[in-house]
Amino acid sequence: MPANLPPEYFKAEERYLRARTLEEKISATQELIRTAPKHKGTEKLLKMLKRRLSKLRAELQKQRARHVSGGPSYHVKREGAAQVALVGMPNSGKSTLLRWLTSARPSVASYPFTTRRPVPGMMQFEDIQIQLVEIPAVIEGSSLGKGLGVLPLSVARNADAIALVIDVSKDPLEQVKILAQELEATGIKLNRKPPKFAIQRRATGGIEVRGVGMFEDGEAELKRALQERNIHNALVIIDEPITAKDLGDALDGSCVYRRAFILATKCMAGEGEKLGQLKGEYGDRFSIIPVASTGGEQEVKRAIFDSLDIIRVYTKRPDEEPAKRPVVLPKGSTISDAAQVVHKDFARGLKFAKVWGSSRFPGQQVPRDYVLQDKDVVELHL
Ligand SMILES: Nc1nc2c(ncn2[C@@H]2O[C@H](COP(=O)(O)OP(=O)(O)OP(=O)(O)O)[C@@H](O)[C@H]2O)c(=O)[nH]1
Ligand SMILES: [Mg+2]
Repeated sequence: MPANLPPEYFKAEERYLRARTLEEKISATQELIRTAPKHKGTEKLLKMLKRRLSKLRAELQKQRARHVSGGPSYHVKREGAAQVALVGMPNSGKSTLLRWLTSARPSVASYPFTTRRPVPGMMQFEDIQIQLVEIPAVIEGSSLGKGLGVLPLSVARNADAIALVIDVSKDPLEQVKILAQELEATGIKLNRKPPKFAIQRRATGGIEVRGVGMFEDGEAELKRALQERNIHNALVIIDEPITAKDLGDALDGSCVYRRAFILATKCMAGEGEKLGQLKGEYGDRFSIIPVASTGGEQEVKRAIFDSLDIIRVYTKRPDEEPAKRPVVLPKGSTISDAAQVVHKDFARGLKFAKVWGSSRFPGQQVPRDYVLQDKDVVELHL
């Protein structure tokens, strides 16, 4: 046991031991983390406590999910090219934004929790529609059931992308921190890639690791994490740096990875400094779209579209006009992907394709793995 643990720590530990509900256990564990001194000698202890905390949270989430099943459904049917969840703290301007960009008419008011159920609206951007869904406000502790609880977060989980709606006139850095923390606590990771590793189970032979140098918490910790999950014999191949937490999240299968960006609301004159702070702290991780009620609707719509990393492709048959409505695909999609969306048989029987737009010259013949760009016209030849 590391030295110098203060009396508050022992009190919290007593509370933990006496706790009867998951909520009590979580709160006592948070207290333990807060009161434990932070130095080399307590590193292991803190790591253990944090691991315990995320387990307890996951358990609570499961318990809540069981409780809510059969209750009112928060599911919002996905429509249009993509579904974007507007997630923000109370009064951050989610409803105002939704009214501005779509024809939905949620109530706007200066008191918190005005919106109590998810509200969808369709945003027209050029020739496609993007669905925006206002999620009831999230506060610190939502993932533990505070405020309107975890249910709103479950809607965010199913969306294609998450827009963090941040009121720049208040404390923008704190808001991003809380929202990211609450989303992560329910297993929604923002702008992070799933860790790259593979586990091949074996009958015997213990645990063999390739690329152990990339496991940031050391080999002993890796083995412990596997054994904790009853994996005693396996070949583990690690391709890029990961931590014990990444590994645990992936093994437990409770995480989703979502594209996310920031809509910075109430960007009035005089808020330049705060917007600058936001960019300085989070500009590398999130694209930041400033929104002022004074105008610039088209720019905001374009920026939302750009943040989604999708492209529009217009397919056509030889001697026919291109389709009026585009096929929407993830950025990086190829001719084969486009053909697949038109028809499975098309993809199989495809001989070649011609492209107008991104190609070097109009109507250039391209191979199946040609990477398409937004607004390309593609002629598919069977
Ligand atoms: N000055 C200014 N006020 C805004 C802006 N956007 C929203 N507000 C005000 O902020 C308050 C809250 O706006 P809402 O759009 O209801 O916020 P919300 O995020 O939907 O709030 P909840 O549904 O309660 O979580 C209202 O008084 C709005 O008039 C803005 O761009 N500029
Ligand atoms: Mg609202």
